[in-house]
Amino acid sequence: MTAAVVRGVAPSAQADRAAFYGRIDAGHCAPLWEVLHGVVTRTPKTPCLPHLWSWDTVWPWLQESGRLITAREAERRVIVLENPGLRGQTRVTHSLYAGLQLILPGEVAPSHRHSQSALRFILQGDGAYTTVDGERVTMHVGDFVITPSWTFHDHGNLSSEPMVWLDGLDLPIVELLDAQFREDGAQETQVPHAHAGSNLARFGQTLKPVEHVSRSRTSPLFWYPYDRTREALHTLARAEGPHACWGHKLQYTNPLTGGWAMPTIGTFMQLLPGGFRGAAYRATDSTVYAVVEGRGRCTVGDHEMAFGPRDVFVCPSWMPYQLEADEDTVLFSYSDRPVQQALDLWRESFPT
Ligand code: 1HN
Repeated sequence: MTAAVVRGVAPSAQADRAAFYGRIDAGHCAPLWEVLHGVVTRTPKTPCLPHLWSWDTVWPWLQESGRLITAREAERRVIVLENPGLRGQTRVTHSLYAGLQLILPGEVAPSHRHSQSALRFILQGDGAYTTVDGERVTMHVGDFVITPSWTFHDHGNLSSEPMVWLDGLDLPIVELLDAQFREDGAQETQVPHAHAGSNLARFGQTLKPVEHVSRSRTSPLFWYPYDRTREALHTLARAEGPHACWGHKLQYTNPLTGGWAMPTIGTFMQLLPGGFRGAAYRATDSTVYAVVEGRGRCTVGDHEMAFGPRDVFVCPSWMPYQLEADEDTVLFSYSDRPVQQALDLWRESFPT
């Protein structure tokens, strides 16, 4: 390691320091004072950049991937959304992963499980299914579906149209903690043991089976259909005015605890009424947005991202951003907020 040239320090002292750093470097040691202000910064320093992936650009690439490889061969046919500040790292923010998964009619994505938790947010198509530990749900645009850590999951498309969803995973968090495990399923496709709709009946009605005892921090409800979320947002919009920064915003919850639906990933859905011009906002959780309906803009500093349906964009930690909607707009989003809050790290502010 070379010593930084410090004004007011005699060249001989600097040479002594450099020699010292060299000697301790060979013993896998380093001087903190050379890096202290680079690692303990006044405000968050993130490699994550604001960026938008437009559906019009990515959809032809997804279709092309569908001609190049089958879902079975790929195991999961996914185009990873790599943050431009984090290329080669398979991540969309410093702590989270995002990808767009295509499953064509008749295809199967084989059963496996892993310690990473996953969310699916449906962008296009109708009627493909995912089976989670033997419970099968059929998915529609705007649905939010959870694959909890270490649950077997396979997907299939029995419909006649391609389906695309956004995958969100906590891969970088699990990697940071060196806690990765995976296993293939005994069969390629799980035989569903539960009746269709039973998960929603058990946990999605502000009720639960009397005998239910929770063994997991993840919500036992794993399918949050869009028709209900949409209805809730529009009812709220008729009942009250929007928040100055985020319009009408709801967070998905674990119905048993009222806490987050997933332990590592916070998930949200918000409605920006047509003509909404949001005030600036920032928080320490870098956030991934997916556009469900509507058009508008997200402005991060001098970086303006014009968005429309099925676009995905990222707002990095602590950079103030503003949301605007030209028509009624619905945005799904996810971030690492549950992790930050569990560790007393999360902050937000309303810059004027
Ligand atoms: C995974 O299991 C899925 O099950 C999707 O659909 C994306 C990205 C990394 C690791 C595992 C899936 C994934 C993944």
